[in-house]
Amino acid sequence: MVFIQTPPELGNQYDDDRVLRSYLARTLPAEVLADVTASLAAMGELAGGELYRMQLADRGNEPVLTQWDAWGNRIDRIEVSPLWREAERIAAGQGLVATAYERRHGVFSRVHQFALVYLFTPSTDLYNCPLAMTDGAACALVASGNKALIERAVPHLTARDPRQFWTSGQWMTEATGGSDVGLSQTVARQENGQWRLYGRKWFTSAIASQMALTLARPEGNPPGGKGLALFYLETRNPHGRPNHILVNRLKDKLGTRKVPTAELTLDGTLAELVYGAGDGVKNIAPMLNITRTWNSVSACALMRRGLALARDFAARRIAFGAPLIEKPLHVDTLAGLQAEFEGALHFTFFVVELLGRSEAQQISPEQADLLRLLTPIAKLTTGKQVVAVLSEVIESFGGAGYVEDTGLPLLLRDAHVLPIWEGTTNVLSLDALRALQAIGGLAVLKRELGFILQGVREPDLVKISARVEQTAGQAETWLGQATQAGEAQVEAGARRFALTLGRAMALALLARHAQWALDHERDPRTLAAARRFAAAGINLIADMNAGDARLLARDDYSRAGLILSATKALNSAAGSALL
Ligand code: MFK
Repeated sequence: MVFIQTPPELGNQYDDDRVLRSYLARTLPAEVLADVTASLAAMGELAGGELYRMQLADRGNEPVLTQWDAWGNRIDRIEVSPLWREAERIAAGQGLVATAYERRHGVFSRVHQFALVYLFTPSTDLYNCPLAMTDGAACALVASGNKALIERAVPHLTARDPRQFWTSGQWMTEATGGSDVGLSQTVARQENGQWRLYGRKWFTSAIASQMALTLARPEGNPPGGKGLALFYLETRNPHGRPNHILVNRLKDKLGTRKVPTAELTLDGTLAELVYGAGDGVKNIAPMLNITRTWNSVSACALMRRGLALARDFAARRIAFGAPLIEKPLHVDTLAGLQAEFEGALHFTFFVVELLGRSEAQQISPEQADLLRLLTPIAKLTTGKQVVAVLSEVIESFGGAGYVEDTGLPLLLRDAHVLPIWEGTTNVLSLDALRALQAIGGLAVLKRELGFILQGVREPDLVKISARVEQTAGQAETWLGQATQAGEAQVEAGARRFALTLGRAMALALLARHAQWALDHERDPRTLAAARRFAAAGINLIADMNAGDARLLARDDYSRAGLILSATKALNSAAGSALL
């Protein structure tokens, strides 16, 4: 008796994606939608067809570092896998970075670009990583106003010709840590009128890039992020030799194994200042905000891929006498995941819309504040969702989901980087608090929620709207009370506060789209998603107790003095009993 399961299949990933198509139909003017549809359908075909087949065939390949040639020369050559070479060619040709800078569709150019990215990403084993940094570098260079560097690099970063196309690295993390970047130890010295960098970069992704933006401390500068400066460098000299960069080794990571991530020594690397000799963290922030948005889009993309596979499999797999898709419990499980994905997509693309407005200089000051606040919140919210959703997706395949050559475990491992790189959940929660302080509190967000929800009429959506607004009010109250109680209270609650805002925002956007889909498509599915998303909960600050957190998370109960005081209390009670 043989036991054979039918593997899941993918169709055109644009045609099959009701959520993306419905979102674009609401958001894009008809003429823009008509203009971009062919490119999205072509990318959907590629992602569900040729590229997906190539991805499955490429599963066992990883980048290879060759440090020495046969004649003893240090060469540090990195060969990426065939899938990645093809992905680079497609990315350039289809304008995955260029679309944002050509700005053919004004404020909607970012929506078009990120819809392409979303379709492309899941079939490329995170080739979106070098692309995100490339986009971020182009953005940071343009923001710097450094004419020479803009002329030198931006045409390559935004090229459509694969022979001209460059990718960029973003070298920030040092052995001192990835979050507290101000501790960076790389030094910049001026030698014969040229800047040279000396130091060790500990976690540098997509090291095969032609250029990088990095941080280093010009000699004599003060400590901290302000004393760092932002530098531009090219990884090889005009003869193709490394620019005084040694690749010490590639990292052995849980996931993202196609991404060549390296430890580097910069040993006199020639570099140029991008903008001023200080304020490096501030000057690299435009890059971070772009890569964080790519991160959110990638989270949506991986959730969508997992669900596409899980749903197709559920229609094929027969157990207990019927396909899984006819089993109420399996359907219920998938529905919860689908609702999370839909909330994530609407939230992420709302941020993308704001980014597009900002770059087209058609953004109000309030919308600019929202963009600053929501970029980290979308990143941290979707980063948590993608890991939870893909964990369930793996389980929905039973044992097959746990077997490497199905290609499924890769999804979860790759997803797990999304809450980590570009700022962990906690670091971004604190960033959101800083953004909130800079924009003067939650008033802008609350106004926007009111605006988003104003057209909602369907009775369940009206109830959902009230809940969203109530939650935003409670979040504001919590922030006020925690601020009164002191910095530690605010910091302890920052993650749950940020996730509450993120989930409230996602639910509001789901509700708005649900009303539109009922009105224009007679489609109740977004309404179902909104109800389901709401049922999973949006308020994470309701039962916040910092004292409990300290008791539960720390293992130094006695050192904290708690056992001591408890013992004293017991002793005095015993003492009084004795007397
Ligand atoms: C799929 C897509 C993903 C692509 C993957 C790429 C591969 C991975 C490549 C990597 O490099 S991963 C490493 C990424 N590293 C991080 O994301 C760093 C995480 N840590 C933080 O974000 C910290 O919060 C931070 C380093 C910013 C803290 O440093 P500081 O020196 O304490 O910064 P501070 O004082 O908060 O901010 C300095 C200035 O920058 C301030 O401006 P002012 O000087 O005018 O006051 C801030 O307002 C400004 N700033 C900071 N973050 C900003 C920002 N401005 C705008 N947007 C932001 N996000």
